[in-house]
Parts: sequence; C-alpha cells; structure tokens
Amino acid sequence: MDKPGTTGRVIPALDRAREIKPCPLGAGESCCRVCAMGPCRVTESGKGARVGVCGATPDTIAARNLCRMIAAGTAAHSDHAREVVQTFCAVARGTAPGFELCDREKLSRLAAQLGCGKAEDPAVLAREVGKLFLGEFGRQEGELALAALAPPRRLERWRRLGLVPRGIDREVVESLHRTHMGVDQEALHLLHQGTRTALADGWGGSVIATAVRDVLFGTPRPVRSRVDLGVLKPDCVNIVVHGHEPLLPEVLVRLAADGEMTARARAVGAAGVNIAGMCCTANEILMRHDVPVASHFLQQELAIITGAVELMLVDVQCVMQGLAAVAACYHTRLVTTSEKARIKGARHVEFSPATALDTARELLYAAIDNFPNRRRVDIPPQAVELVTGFGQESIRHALGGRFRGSYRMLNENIINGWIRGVAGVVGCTNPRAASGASHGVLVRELVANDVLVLVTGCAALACARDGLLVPEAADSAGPGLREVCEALGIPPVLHCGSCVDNSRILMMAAEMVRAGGLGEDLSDLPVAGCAPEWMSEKALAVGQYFIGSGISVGLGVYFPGADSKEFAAQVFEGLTQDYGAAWFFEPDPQALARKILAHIEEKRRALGI
Ligand code: BF8
Ligand code: SF4
Repeated sequence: MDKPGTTGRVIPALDRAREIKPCPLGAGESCCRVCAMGPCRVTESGKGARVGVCGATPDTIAARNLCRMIAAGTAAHSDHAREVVQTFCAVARGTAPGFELCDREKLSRLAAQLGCGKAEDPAVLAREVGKLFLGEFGRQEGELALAALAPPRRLERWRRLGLVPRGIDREVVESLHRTHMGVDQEALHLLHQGTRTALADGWGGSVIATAVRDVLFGTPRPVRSRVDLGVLKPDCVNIVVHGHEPLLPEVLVRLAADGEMTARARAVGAAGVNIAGMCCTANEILMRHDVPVASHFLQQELAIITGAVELMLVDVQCVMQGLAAVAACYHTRLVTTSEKARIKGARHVEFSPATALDTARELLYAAIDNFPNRRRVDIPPQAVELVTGFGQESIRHALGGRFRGSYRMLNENIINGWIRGVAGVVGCTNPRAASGASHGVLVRELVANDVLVLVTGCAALACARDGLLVPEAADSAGPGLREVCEALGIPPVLHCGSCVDNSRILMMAAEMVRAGGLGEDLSDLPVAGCAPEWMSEKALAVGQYFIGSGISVGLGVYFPGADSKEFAAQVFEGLTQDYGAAWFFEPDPQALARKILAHIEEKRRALGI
C-alpha cells in the first residue's frame, strides 16, 4: 500500500506499534497536564522534580489521572447506554418502526424488580422502565436505584463509605471537577470518587444497556458460530459492522436476510449478502443471532486488507482512525453512523431510531452496488467454532433448566472443590502486550486448574480464536471442571458478551452470593477479574467497579502511575481495607494466572472450603 501519511506508508496498527515507541512519560511515572503551568513530570525518587509547579505530589497526580480515565470510560459506557434507552423509549412510544420489544418476559421481570408497576400493555411497561432508566443518568441526589441490585452487605459498605452513586452523569462531572487544577488533592479521596463513578458505570449504565438490549433484541441463549477473518466469504457481498451500538446492525442483519437483498446481490454476480461483526458490535449480534465474527479490535484494518469487504459500518468506540487510510487503498466503503463520531475520509450516514429501516436498506444497496468494484481478494482461510450466549439467565438455565436452575448448584460445585473458583477475563487486545495471545496462555492455565472462566469483549474473541469457547475445550480442563462441563454440556470458558455486558458478570456474582454457602458479600467469593491486554479507559472503569464491588482485578500491559510508591500502595493494598478487593499488576500471562489462582485459594481458605 502506498498512501501518503506521516510515515509515507499506510501500515496496520501492529506495524505502527513497532514504529512508535511508547511515550516514557505518563505510563509508570506521574505526568500531569491539567493546567498550563505544566505539563509537569514528577517522581518520588531519582532525578527530577518531587512536586509539580502547584506543589502536586506524584500520588495525587497518579490518582487524578486514574480518576479521569475512569470518568472517560464510564462516560463511554453510559453514553452508549443512554443511546440504547432513547431508542427503547422511542419503541415504547411507537416511533421506531424498525424495532420491537422482543423479550417481553424480561421486560415484566425488570419492571417488577424495579417497582415499575404491572401494566398489561408491554408498551406502557416499557415507557415506565425507560423513564426510570433515563432518570438514573440525571439524578442529582440520593442513590442510584439500580445499586439495590447489589447484595445487602455490599450496599451497606458503600453507604458507610459514601460510595453509592447518585446520578451517572453527576459522578462523571464531579470526577472531572475534582481533577481540575487545584480541587481534590488527596489520593485516596480521589480514588473513592473514581470508584463511585465506576460503580455508576457497572451497576448503572452497563446494567441498563444490557437489560434494555435484551428486551429489544432478545436475551442471549447458547448458540454456535464462527470467528476469524475466514468468515468473510469470497463470493458474497461482505459487510463488517464495527463499534458498540448494535441498534443499526440489528436492523441490517434482519434486512440482509430478506430475499430482495439476495436477489439484488445475485444481479451483481454475488451469491448473497454476508454480515460479519467486529469488536463489541460483533459480540452483540453474535450472542443474539449467531452472526459470525470477523475478529477482535486489532484485526479491524486487516479485515479491509482482505479486499473482500464492500462496506464497513462504524459507530462509536474502539474504531481506529487508520481505517480511513486503509479503506482508501481498497474498494471498501467506510461509513460512520453515529451523530457523535465522524472520520475524515469516511462517508456519514446517520442512524436515528425513526429512520433505521430506510438507512439500513440504503446501506445494503450501497454495499451490493460496490461488489463489482472489487480487485484482488485474499481471505485467510481460518475460522474457528465457538459457543456463545451466556448470561445470568442462560447460565441459570444450564445449571438445571428454566425452572429448577439455580446458582446453588454452581456454589455447591465450588464448595466441594470440583470448581475452585471463577475468573472474569475481559478487556482488549493490545499490540504493546501480545496482540491477543496472552488470553490463551492465561485462560488455559486457569481452566487446567479447575477455574471456570467468564469472558467478554475482545478478550472473549481472542479466546474464541484460540478454540477455547467450545464444549470440547473441557478436554484441557482440570478433572473437576471437566466433569462439570461435560455433565452440563458447556465450555469451560463462557462467552458473556460485550464490554458493557460485564454487568452480566456482576449479576452472576450477585446471584452466587444470594444462592448461599459462599459468604454474604461479593468480596467473600473465590472470584477474580483481569484485563491482560487492556488498552481502553473503559477497561479501567470496569476494573474499578469490580474492585469497588469487592472483586480483585489484575491488569496487564502497564499500570498507570504505578511508579509512585504511595499511589501503588493505595491501589494494590490500601483499597482492600475499604472494598475487600484491590488491583494487582502482572504483565506476564502465566504469572497473572498464578496470582489469580493464589487469590482464589486464599478466598477459599477464608471461607473454610
Ligand atoms: O468495549 S474490549 S478493544 S471493543 S474496549 Fe474496545 Fe477493548 Fe475491544 Fe468493546 Ni471493550
Ligand atoms: Fe503541574 Fe500542578 Fe498544573 Fe498539574 S496542576 S500541570 S502538577 S502545575
């Protein structure tokens, strides 16, 4: 590819990561650029300033930076949630013709849980639930209503520490205020605000996004599909849907199956229309419609390089700007669809709930019309099987059927030691780590030691490419976990959805506490989380809400600000005193697995099991 750019060539992210050395400032050391007396780089030892021009110390700067990153991550998840709720409200009002209330049973359950009344008419019920959800964003005082979903012990602890979020937007704004120059200057106080903000993401925005999408598009059940670039079809019009908001992709998937589209595709010499997902949009439509996955975050540009993608649709989050330059070398049309995000060089076709059907049709036509413009096509052949569709409902079902299913059975298997514990492996793929390869090493070690693994986001897709998301993977599990998986017919690594669906893991952990036998708080459970190849601020928000909920989390790649010993002492130890959980840092996936296993065994000992 010869395209002018900063390097004179268009190269994918993996090569760019080799060309660009990571900035030595800001990673381990405390670097502050929140005011124009700086930027200030400060350090606790060795050469360099001990404090910034304003007198800020390294631990304060590190905590301030982390708090800002958490606020950005929370804003991303929660603004996505807002978008979904607004569409949900439009459906309830009857002004979004491309959508319907698909899982009405879940809607009734939600309404009952939230005290939203018992109206017979699903549209009325949806209006009530939508109103309550929208209220969670702008609440100024009091407690986030959804915090009540946490086990009572946890809620008490949050109340004691002043950590129950008020409104989602309020916590994000307050985090930005407190981290402005000259406001909150005590590291632990800042970290608590980071936690309150993250809890507004985990128990607020993310729970809302997951619940509403389940009602709109269906609650996932186990289905089989395939992952990797080999899912692109040489003889079909290929459309890749990339980003995070599954609203337009849902309509697109439905319309693409229409006979009219197949006929139109045949008229230009293609066998039909093939849709494949990328990143978290992939996880969404995979979970609900078994739509195959082109791949995870790091492969977005490579999908275009196959020469077989007629159209790539992108909305928000984790969309590389480099896509535009790569697409310009091929016939691929890159289209942005969110009012919030544009890319120079991409066409913009805006999504709106009222016109989604027409927009989806227009985009399908554009993709089909682009098929004859193909040049050389080179699709790598590999595509790996996976089973997906696990959430609190489907796992309950797998544990004994719709009516008899109970998390008690999972707890009993943990108590009797067949399963040692549960690990959530989440987050991104990062060329500064192993570009997705850490996950296989880490997860194989966990599974071999009888740890049930729950995966989401790009971590899930990396595990799927590694062949870990099929029941047959139980062959490599330890004897106890293997027996349980074989009896239930489930893989040892359960795909729980997109990053926002980490809320499903929270809900499952809450179910485990409710089922009894493993303590009374989330911090008692033999459970840990990790993000071995994180890259996005959202991963830090997720980690912090798990920790604030009592579940310790391991981070790979690097830990921002960890060169400040005072800050490191807080995040790696001090938080345990308040939350019953803390961060740990380990870039080596084998060593990370060992730390998770040790943590699980420690929790088991404390429970006396
Ligand atoms: O929200 S795992 S690279 S796609 S941030 Fe992004 Fe990371 Fe993938 Fe989804 Ni999550
Ligand atoms: Fe430097 Fe303080 Fe300004 Fe930060 S807030 S840039 S440490 S002077």
